[in-house]
Amino acid sequence: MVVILIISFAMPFSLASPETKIYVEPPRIINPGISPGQTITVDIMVANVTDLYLWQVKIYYNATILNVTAVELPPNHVFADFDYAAPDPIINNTGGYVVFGATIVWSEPLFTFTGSGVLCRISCRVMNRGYTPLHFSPYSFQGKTFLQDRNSALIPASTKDGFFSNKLFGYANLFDFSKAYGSKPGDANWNPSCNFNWDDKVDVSDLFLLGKNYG
Ligand SMILES: [Ca+2]
Repeated sequence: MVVILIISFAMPFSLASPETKIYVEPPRIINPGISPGQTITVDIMVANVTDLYLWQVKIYYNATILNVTAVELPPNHVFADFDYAAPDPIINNTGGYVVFGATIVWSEPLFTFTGSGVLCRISCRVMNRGYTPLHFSPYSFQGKTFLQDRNSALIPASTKDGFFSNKLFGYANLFDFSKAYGSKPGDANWNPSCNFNWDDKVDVSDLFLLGKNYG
């Protein structure tokens, strides 16, 4: 009786598995000290994935701000302990996107990746001053950003875009900023160019960045 009670209580409280996520590390690079001509590097990460057999990402960026110069699998990438294959990346600095992926090579028995880790590393040459998201294409096979399991099924996951800014702010920005302060998308005074940290509001954290980057 006691055993049955414990089981019936325990069942509803079993923890949901944590969400599978593809994201950029660091999530934001906001630094006016980074001049045109310098190189930045970001890692594309996956968290909490189960039975990963193949992955691909397509990432858009503003090519007047950043040009991708290299995409590579760093030594500790998620498939480093497996037989894997990776085609050459597609880098398009005219259209402003990069496509890259890798797959485990089929074997019997098949071992796949479960856990969290780095998918790939992207290096970019800074072309100008300004800002750009590092924006994932829609998460689906058609959208070209996806995680696939051994049965060729799409692994449910979400994506979180990265962001780069080396923008310097001047007096005109300060005027715009004061008008947009306190706004969120949909408000009459919403101004995305004052949303320096690329979240969903213009607030004190943007003011902090404005102060830091004023010049
Ligand atoms: Ca903001």
